[in-house]
Amino acid sequence: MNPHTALLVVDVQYGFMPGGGLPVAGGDAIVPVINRIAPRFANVVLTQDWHPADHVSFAANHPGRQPFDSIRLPYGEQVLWPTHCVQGTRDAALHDGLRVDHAQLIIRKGFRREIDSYSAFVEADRRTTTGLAAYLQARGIRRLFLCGLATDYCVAWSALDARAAGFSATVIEDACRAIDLEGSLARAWADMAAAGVGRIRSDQI
Ligand code: VGL
Ligand code: ZN
Repeated sequence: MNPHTALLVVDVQYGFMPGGGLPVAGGDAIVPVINRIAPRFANVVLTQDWHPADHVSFAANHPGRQPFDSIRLPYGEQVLWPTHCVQGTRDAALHDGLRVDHAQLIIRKGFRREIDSYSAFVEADRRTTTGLAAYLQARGIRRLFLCGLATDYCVAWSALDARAAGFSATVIEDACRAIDLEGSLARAWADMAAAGVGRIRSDQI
């Protein structure tokens, strides 16, 4: 177990499971895969999408708008999502089946009403930091493996920001599932490849 490597488990929450607020097809299928690989990592960090009910990313907070519409915010384009992962609700809870008791940190993100955050590192305004890069650096962690939901949003943005912050980053593809909104999955893999993000399957760990 490499002390300089961590597994980042992104948003494995009921909100992204079938039946959740923003369901991702097959989202529940990754739980056993993550449970298989997590014991191989000395360092595990979880993220948790954690929105106030009046969050700017919820279509319900924009009269006349529908989920999956896009709007312009001061920081750029924002997809409007169905209400999901509201702080303190079951939808925001981590999946009970996750066996990651040795995880050391849970980074909550998207908790500011006016800023969304797909990335575990930097919020959607591309300025506000979550503190994760400094935490990993302080702990001597240089290499990240990523898994979770959704491949094309929170996993991809986290992997890209990990690279931008100087970490090695590899996505475990069968331990992720995608939303795939208008080609977003193909675009995410292309952007990640261009940024030097690796891509492996869980049986290669
Ligand atoms: C996510 C959209 C909105 C994700 C979170 O976890 O990928 N996507 N909030
Ligand atoms: Zn969200």
